[in-house]
Amino acid sequence: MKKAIITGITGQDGAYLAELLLGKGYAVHGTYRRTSSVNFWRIEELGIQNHPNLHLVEYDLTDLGASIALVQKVQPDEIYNLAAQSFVGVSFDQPTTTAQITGLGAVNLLEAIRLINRKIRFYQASTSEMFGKVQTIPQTESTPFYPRSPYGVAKLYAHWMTINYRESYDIFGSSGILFNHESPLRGREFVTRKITDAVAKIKLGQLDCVELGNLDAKRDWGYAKEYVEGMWRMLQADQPDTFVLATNRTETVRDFVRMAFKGAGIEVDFHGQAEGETAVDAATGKTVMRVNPRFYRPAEVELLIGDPAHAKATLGWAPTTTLEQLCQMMVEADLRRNRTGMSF
Ligand code: NDP
Ligand code: GDR
Repeated sequence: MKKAIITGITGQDGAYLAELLLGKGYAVHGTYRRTSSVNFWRIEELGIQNHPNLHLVEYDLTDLGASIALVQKVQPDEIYNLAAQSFVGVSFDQPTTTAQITGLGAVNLLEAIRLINRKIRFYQASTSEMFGKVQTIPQTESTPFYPRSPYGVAKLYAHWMTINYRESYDIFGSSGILFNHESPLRGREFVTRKITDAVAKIKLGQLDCVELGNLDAKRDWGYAKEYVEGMWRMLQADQPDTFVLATNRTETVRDFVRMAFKGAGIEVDFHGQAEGETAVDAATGKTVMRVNPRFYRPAEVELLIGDPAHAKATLGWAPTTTLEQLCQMMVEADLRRNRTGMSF
């Protein structure tokens, strides 16, 4: 039985990846942080929390000793490093913490591999945020980086350290440059889920209006469940490498707002511009979305669109879920949860 460590099993990707690996017969050691209240709603929603091959391990990525002890104890075949301070907005307020977790944290695991067993395969969760102020369209593995947030800079450090350990110590370290991927398990602080959760509440009469930031930002949004399959394929490949996972389609936040309301049967019209922009329910005339500059970022990533051709050619990976299907899935999940008051 293969053994894998997944750091960050309480997050969106950690939960889906655990489900995938358990289904493939792995023993999964999933790490979570000690917190004052438990945070297992995702693995509970997937119904895997009591799986006999799932082992939950308390662990903090910033602790080198804990990283060495974890790898020593589990002796895994594969490590998927998904843990991070992953919210771009917060990284402007907490740049040092973000650097310690999102940047240096990855090196703690790489060091553990270097010291304990260099045959362990390592996946690093890199991000399209490293492209930031994009230099070419679409972005590929060879597009130059220009991160625009402390999060993007920290991830770039971890990305290059993964490549450095690959080249210096012959460690099988692969890096997935994943574009935004969403699902019903997405955290509510991220814009897609913030929107689908609010749309559901508005539909159910539990909320009047949602406030958002920059509606012009364009993102390449895919379905998280398909992206974790790509992570696994990267560690089954013959050679360690860097891969872009993306859909090669980009839409604005405004488009996603329209799509989500439509998914709940509400047509909206947009009025005004910039800080004065609103969306109005065409049937009732009520304002259901307004822009609040509080959600603007000090520096913005305006446009992301990725080309996953390398992943397709090498790993046979290709996304199949459309943004419309993904959005509908999220709206329906949030309608269901908010009807029962069980929304996380
Ligand atoms: P989430 O924010 O949902 O999950 C992050 C996980 O990291 C949580 O389990 C969190 O634990 C854990 N974590 C945070 N800090 C620490 C720490 N100090 N020690 C141990 N664990 C910690 O992220 P996603 O699942 O969306 O993303 C997974 C990874 O992929 C992240 O690294 C993210 O940056 C990256 N990524 C995500 C993309 C996306 O669109 N989703 C795109 C590209 C990259 P807790 O629950 O306790 O907070
Ligand atoms: P992002 O995702 O920053 O791309 O990082 P997020 O959903 O937070 O923002 C996407 C875009 O929407 C704009 N936006 C808002 N964002 C949030 N969160 N809340 C709002 O109210 C709002 N209004 C407009 C943002 O300005 C931005 O342009 C995600 C994370 O998962 C990272 O960890 C990951 O690396 C990248 O995706 C790829």
